[in-house]
Amino acid sequence: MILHVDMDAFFASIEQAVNPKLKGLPIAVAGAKKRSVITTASYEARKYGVKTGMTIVQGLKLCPTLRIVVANFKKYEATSIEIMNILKFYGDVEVYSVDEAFVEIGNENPEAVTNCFKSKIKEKFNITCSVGAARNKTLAKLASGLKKPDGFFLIKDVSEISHLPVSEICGIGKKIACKLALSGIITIGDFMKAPLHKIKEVMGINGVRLFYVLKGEINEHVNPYTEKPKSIGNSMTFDRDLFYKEEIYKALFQLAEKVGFRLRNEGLEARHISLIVRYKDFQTFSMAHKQLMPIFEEKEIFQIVKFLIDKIELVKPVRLLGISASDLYPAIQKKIFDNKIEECYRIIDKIREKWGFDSITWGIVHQKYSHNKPISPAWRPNRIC
Ligand code: TTP
Ligand code: MG
Repeated sequence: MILHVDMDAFFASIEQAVNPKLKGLPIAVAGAKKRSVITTASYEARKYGVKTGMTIVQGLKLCPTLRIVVANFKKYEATSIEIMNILKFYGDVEVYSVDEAFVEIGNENPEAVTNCFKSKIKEKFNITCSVGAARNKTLAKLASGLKKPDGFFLIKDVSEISHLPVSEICGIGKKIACKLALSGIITIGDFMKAPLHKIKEVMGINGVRLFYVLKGEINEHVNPYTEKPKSIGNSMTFDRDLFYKEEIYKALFQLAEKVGFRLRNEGLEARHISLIVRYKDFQTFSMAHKQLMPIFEEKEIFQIVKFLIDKIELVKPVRLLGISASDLYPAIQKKIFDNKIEECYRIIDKIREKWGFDSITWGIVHQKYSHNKPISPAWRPNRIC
C-alpha cells in the first residue's frame, strides 16, 4: 500500500503555527516585492476565493482583511526536511515536492499509520496534512486531495472514483482533458471504459500506461532516496604553486563550480563543506564549516571556502586545493515564484551539459586559472588527509 502525504496550505500553516496571532485568520504568503504573487493562502482565505498565483492586489480585492506574510523559504525547507524524516519511520519515502511525499507502507493498516504520523507532525509543528492511500502512486496522489484539509481517503479500486473528471488524475492537464473530452472521455469511468486505441491517439503510450496503472496491472514503486554518494568533492593540483589570494580565490571558485554542478546533477544539497589545502612540501590540512541549511549553489560554496581560507595565513605556496561537500540531502524543489536562482542554475547546467563544462562561467572566473591537469572527480578528503 502506498500513501501520498500532502501538507495543508503548507507555507501559510507554518506561518500560523509560529505566529499564533495569525491562527484562524485569512492569510496569504507572498514574495517580498510589491508585485509578488501569492504562493499559498490559508484555508480561511480560500473561502474568499484567494488562490495561489494571484497578485496581492487581487487577493486583497477578494478579501480586504487578508493578512500578507512575506515568504521565508528557509523556514519552510527546514520544516519539510524534518517532516520527511518523520515519514521515514513508516516506510520508504519518495520526496515529491517541498510538501509532498509518497510512503510505501507494505501491508500495514493505512489509516492507523496515517494517524500515527499525523499526530507526530501536529505535535511537533502544529500543522496538518492530508493523506491518500491506494495500491499505486497515481491513485494515492489523487486520493490525498479528496478530503482536504486534515483528511484521509483510501481508494481500493478505481471504480470507486469513476464519477470524478479525468483532469483529477496527475498527468492529465487541461489540454489533454479537452482532447479526451472531444473523444467523449470526461470522467475517470469513461477513461476506464474507453477503447485503448482512442486513449493512445490522444495521449500516446503514456495514456496506455496510465490506463494499466489505474487498472492495477502495472505497479508503481516508491523510489526512496538511496544509492546517493555520501560526499561530492573535487580537487586541483596546480602546474605551478599558487601564493596570491586572488589566484587562490579563482581556483576555489572553479572548484566550487564543479562541486555545485555535481551536487545539482545528483539532485542533492549539502550542509557540510570542507576545504583541503596542500602546500608545496606536501604538508596537508583541511578546514570545514557546517551550514544550518543545505546548499547547492557554487556561489554559496565559494563563500564558505573563502571564509575558511581567509581565517588562516598561508605560509607556503599552495600545490593543491580541494573542496568536498558532505552531509547530503535530496534537493527539494523550490516552487517559490520569485526564486529565479534555481531557474538560472538549471539553464547554466543545461548549457554545460550540451556545450561542455567550460562553455559558461561566472564573472569572477572570467580569467580562469589555467592548468593542464584535469580535476579528479574521485577526490575524497580522507584519502589525502
Ligand atoms: P501545494 O501543496 O500545491 O499547496 P498548499 O500546501 O499550500 O495547499 P494544499 O492544502 O492545497 O496542499 O504547495 C505547497 C507549497 O508550495 C505551498 O504552501 C506554497 C508553495 N507553492 C509555490 O511556492 N508555488 C506554487 O506554484 C505552488 C502551487 C505552491
Ligand atoms: Mg500541500
